[in-house]
Amino acid sequence: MTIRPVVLTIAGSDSAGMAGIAMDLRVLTALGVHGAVAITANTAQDGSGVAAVNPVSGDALDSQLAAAYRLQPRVIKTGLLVDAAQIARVAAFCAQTGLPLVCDPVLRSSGGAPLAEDDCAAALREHLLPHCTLLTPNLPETEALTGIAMRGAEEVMGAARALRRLGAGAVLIKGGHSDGALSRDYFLAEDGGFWLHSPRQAVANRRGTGCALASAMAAALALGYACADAAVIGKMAINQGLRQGYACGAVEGPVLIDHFPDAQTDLPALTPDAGHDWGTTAFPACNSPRLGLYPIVDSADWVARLLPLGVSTIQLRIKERAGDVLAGEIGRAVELARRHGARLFINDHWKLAIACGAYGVHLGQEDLATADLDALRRAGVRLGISTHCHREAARAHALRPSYIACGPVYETTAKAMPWVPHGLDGLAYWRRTLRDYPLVAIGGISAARAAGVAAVGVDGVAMISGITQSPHSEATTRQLLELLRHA
Ligand code: 3NM
Repeated sequence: MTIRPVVLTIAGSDSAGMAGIAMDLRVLTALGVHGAVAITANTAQDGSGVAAVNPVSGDALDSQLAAAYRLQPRVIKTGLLVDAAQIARVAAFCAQTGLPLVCDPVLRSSGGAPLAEDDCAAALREHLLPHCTLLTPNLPETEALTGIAMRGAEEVMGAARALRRLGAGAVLIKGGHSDGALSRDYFLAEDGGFWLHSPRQAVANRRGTGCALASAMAAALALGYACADAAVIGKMAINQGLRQGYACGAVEGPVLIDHFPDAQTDLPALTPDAGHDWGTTAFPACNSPRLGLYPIVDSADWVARLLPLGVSTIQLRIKERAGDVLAGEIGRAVELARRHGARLFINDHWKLAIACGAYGVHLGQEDLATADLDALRRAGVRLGISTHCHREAARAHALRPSYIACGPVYETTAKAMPWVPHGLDGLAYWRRTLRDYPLVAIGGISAARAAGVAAVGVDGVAMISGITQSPHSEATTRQLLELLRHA
């Protein structure tokens, strides 16, 4: 029996079937959740304009909310709320249920026609924002809610801060109404913000984008993703939707999202700052994308033990040494790797890696903020990046690294991990999604599990304890090399 989580969408009906409830239900279904519904208004639209907005009565809204709530929704998503009275009612329902709320503050149709009463911006600010887990205004809605003119990145970031001060837990300000080769959205939550960049798609059929984005993010939250990951998944869903949009007769048609986003072409670049240019960020490729068995060891002695066995990719991960001892270990490992023609990646210590002429550097996400990435590029050093979730994958994608590591595949004891292991299905998802990158699997991979991991089609299989804790490390390594050669 399959059980799907439920999202309750509170929005208008669009008789053209392109936006509102119709779009919400399509997107929720595509992402693997069930949509329960409360309709706020029956709008009459033929795809070229809004003919009428017929709000439902307060009682009709309340009875739908009460009935839908019995399906035990995990997340509420709001779209069109036509007047201050409806907004107050929905806010009271949110307060009562305490459920996470994704609020798309709809004021106009995507064609520009007014849908909500003029007092709605003030009512949203006063009543609904304090209940928002995630608020998703576009640029005109951001101006209406904050009074700040959206001239550039500074104003967007200032408005996001202002919206959080008004009570929204997180804010995603959508850049679709701006221009430029990249469409840039800004996400801000309690623990910081980031920009998401994707090539702007000049496509003809884009109705329902706002509803689709908020629904995709609500679905992601209901599936258990963190808010920042939901923002990335939402952007991926919209990119997929724009790519697949279709026309309806003679009028502009809707975006089409028909599966959980899993295409690299839809993955945005995530950056801490507003600027981004993919053309300048790429790191050199590895001499072969097939990295194979990838032992991670903590001394040059281990490098000396494993390279003669035929290991061609290895990482030196030294956490507790410094100064001359550390430099000596790295220098010796680099020399050993050079002699054996192996790819040696130095974990963390990027300055010493450059100084010693190492083949590559491996960085975790926290280290990306402090390492001098330009210096690494100038030195021609390859870069591998750890990722565990959508936010981190989008950050890595912005930097076009030489490979991406994806973990933990299984529970690991070698590193403190807040992440739920991906399992082979999760790893297969990332194999599809990061299609053009050499992908390295890591975390809890034993000799017995290596064949299953390799069968997913990853390019490298990284292991610490599976090799270094084996009672017969050399024999285990030979066996793994043989296994992966035939994988
Ligand atoms: N990084 P073992 S898991 C260093 O998921 C490391 O990013 C991980 O050790 C990640 O093979 C991990 O013993 C530990 O499980 C890998």
